Amino acid sequence: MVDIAPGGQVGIAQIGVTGLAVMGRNLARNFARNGFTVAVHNRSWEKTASLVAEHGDEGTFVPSESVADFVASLERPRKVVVMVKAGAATDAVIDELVPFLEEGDIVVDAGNAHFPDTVRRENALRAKGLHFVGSGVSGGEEGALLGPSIMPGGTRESYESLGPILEKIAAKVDGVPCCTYVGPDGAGHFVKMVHNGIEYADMQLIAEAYDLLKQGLGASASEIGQIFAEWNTGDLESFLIEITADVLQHVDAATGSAFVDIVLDQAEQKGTGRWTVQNGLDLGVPITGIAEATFARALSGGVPQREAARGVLPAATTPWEITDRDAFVEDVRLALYASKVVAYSQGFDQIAAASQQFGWDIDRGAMARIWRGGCIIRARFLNRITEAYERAPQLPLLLADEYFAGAVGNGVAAWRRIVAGAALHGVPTPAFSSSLAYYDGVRAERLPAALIQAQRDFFGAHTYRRTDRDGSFHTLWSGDRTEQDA
Ligand code: NBP
Repeated sequence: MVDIAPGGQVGIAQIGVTGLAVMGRNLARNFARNGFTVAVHNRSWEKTASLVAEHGDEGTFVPSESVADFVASLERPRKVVVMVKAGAATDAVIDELVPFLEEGDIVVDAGNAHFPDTVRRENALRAKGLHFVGSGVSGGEEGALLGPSIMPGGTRESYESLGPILEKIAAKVDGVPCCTYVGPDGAGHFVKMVHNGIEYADMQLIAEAYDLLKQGLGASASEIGQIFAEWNTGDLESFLIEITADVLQHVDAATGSAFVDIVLDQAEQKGTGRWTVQNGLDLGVPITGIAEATFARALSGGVPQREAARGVLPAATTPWEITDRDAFVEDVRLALYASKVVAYSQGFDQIAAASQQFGWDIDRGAMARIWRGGCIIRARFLNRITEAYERAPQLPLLLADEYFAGAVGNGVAAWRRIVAGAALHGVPTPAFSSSLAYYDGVRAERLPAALIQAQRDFFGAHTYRRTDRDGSFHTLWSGDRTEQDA
């Protein structure tokens, strides 16, 4: 037990953090290191005490054992950051806090809440005269300490006093904080959810590129790591490419094998990918890159199905004979970049659709800007996304922006070679392939959806519209096949 006594000071802390597990602890340290006096509290006292004992010299902490003392130690309007396990724990903490709060105080949920929960909580607290800010925080424990990307929702009014504090502790890129007001009620957590969905797609695409290089070239993990390190000096430069290069070159101390080769090939998830896909279905937005990435993790974990298929389902492939190694590597790079642009374009479509549906008025260019640093999907090309939305704030399709249309267009032939080669040689590339199919679908002059409408009218009288005149129509399929106005 560490010998730190709760303070009992009143009205001196500028911000409070309750929930001092890895994320809350690091966030509290970040506030303190940036000069803020930080009230700290945790359900169990030990975490509070150890934070102050181990890091008390980093700034000014005001520890409290009780919620009442914690709230009392804050200056008004009080700003309380809740950083506990998402779900029931968040509700429990809010219920404990509210009786001690007063009109105008701000409760920030910085955990990974599902945005409908945030909408519900914001409604409930607004009715009590309190501000509730659902805020996405990305960057894991290191980001929380050194500067995360922060996506706060809630009222604009709350951002006036909260924003400057959050912007101070956020990551900075070119001096610009990776934090901005996102939009009302659930907008912040929604954007964080889509961020995580894009992260799933990005990781899956990188994994497919690795597999293509491994199976196509027979390259070792270390060799592929060097290719990724090289890619990280160009358009693909990003945190995920950088850590991929690092991971692939890491050697397992116990066996001397490449680390990646001794890791079980079953990917897990905590649920934000699933939420993103479920919401994509609700909104009717084709986020195929994120969906394929989420399903690919599920497939990898489907052990009975994989065991049933292994050695039973014929491959009917021939060896992939690659004569020009450098050309193949460049094809994979171009295919990865193009697929990545599709995944981001789809994610931004999802944000636009939700923004319209819920009246959030989210600035998509600003979202790309605050993802440039601090978060897992930070990448050089996010600048390009911001520029695209600056050129055209209502851009209907990021992929069709002049820069991205050109950049992806340059790589289309390579992309086709890679997807076709993967299919011929039995390398599973669900995200590469579905992204190319989306690209061809969205650019098509005419889609076979016409036939689907005709079928729907045939069996269900669902009606159809015509290319040559306005209105809805139904054909009497089981009668004389005349057409009626519907
Ligand atoms: P955890 O998600 O592991 O939560 C542990 C914290 O919740 C402890 O402080 C614990 O208090 C508290 N808590 C629980 Br559990 N039930 C409680 C209750 N009924 N009342 C009060 N407190 C309760 O912590 P974390 O990994 O630091 O993550 C915090 C949040 O940040 C989560 O929402 C997470 O999804 C999100 N997030 C995490 C990461 C990451 O990299 N870990 C990244 C981004 C976002 P105790 O000490 O008394 O048990």
